[in-house]
Amino acid sequence: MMKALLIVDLQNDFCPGGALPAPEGDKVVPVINSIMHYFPLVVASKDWHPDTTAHFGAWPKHCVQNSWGAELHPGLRQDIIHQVALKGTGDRDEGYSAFEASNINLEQYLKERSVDSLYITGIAIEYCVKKSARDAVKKGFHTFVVRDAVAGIELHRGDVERALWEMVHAGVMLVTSADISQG
Ligand code: VGL
Repeated sequence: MMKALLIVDLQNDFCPGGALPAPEGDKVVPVINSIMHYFPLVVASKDWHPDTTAHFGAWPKHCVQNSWGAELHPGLRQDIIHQVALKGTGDRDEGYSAFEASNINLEQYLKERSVDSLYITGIAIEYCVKKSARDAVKKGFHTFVVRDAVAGIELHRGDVERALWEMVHAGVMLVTSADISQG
């Protein structure tokens, strides 16, 4: 059983002070830092949009390539991130799922390293976390979402609860950071 940690879009623009913030986005940073070392493999996805993209028709401009907003949160421990997966890089590319990364084939990357269990953390529960988790299930990974290590935007009340329910319904297991540190 080989497990990997996926940190989804823990970028400045998705944290308080950013362009499209999850109100508690920064709160998950210490939680993720505290579990990272339990994983032999850690991948971080980044939303990585061009300056103009159809995606900004639906959303405020965020995570533009090489901008401050696209940087990983400065509090996140970065020395044991093995691979960054860049997504949403095209001008018509939504890139909600980490499995849509354009710089690597994430499925292949994980399977080549014998990963069978993927633990997902990060932002935003309703969009990129959900899409990544559902793709992970479809691609055959045992898929876990670490409940206290994910944050939502909650554009409409109930969005986060609904997204969690949809993930569980799709075969995702919810765990907590305590489950991981207690083995
Ligand atoms: C995201 C909305 C728009 C996310 C990205 O990272 O979940 N949400 N783009």
